[in-house]
Amino acid sequence: MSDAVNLSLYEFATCPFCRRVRAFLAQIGREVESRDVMRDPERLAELVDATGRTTVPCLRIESEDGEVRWMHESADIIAWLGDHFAKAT
Ligand SMILES: N[C@@H](CCC(=O)N[C@@H](CS)C(=O)NCC(=O)O)C(=O)O
Repeated sequence: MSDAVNLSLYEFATCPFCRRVRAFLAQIGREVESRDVMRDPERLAELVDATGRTTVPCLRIESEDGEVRWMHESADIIAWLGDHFAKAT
């Protein structure tokens, strides 16, 4: 179980690292809001303001108490999602 109540993925469609994260989300059956930094300059500005970088994918994790964390690196994002949301079968 996780206390992360609100997740959003800063990404763009042709980014292979973003696709890797998307594929993992599909695999575990988890829906996460997409925030396309190529199509929406406001989303890009949010990402840069928060992280100082334009790199995607970046997962924005907002927890129940309102704390926000930003996570770069597709491998780290996938590992975190797996730890928090993948169900053991
Ligand atoms: N090691 C990173 C690589 C991410 C990466 O290179 N993303 C590219 C898009 S495919 C990017 O955002 N480039 C623009 C930038 O870094 O400002 C990961 O696995 O997430």
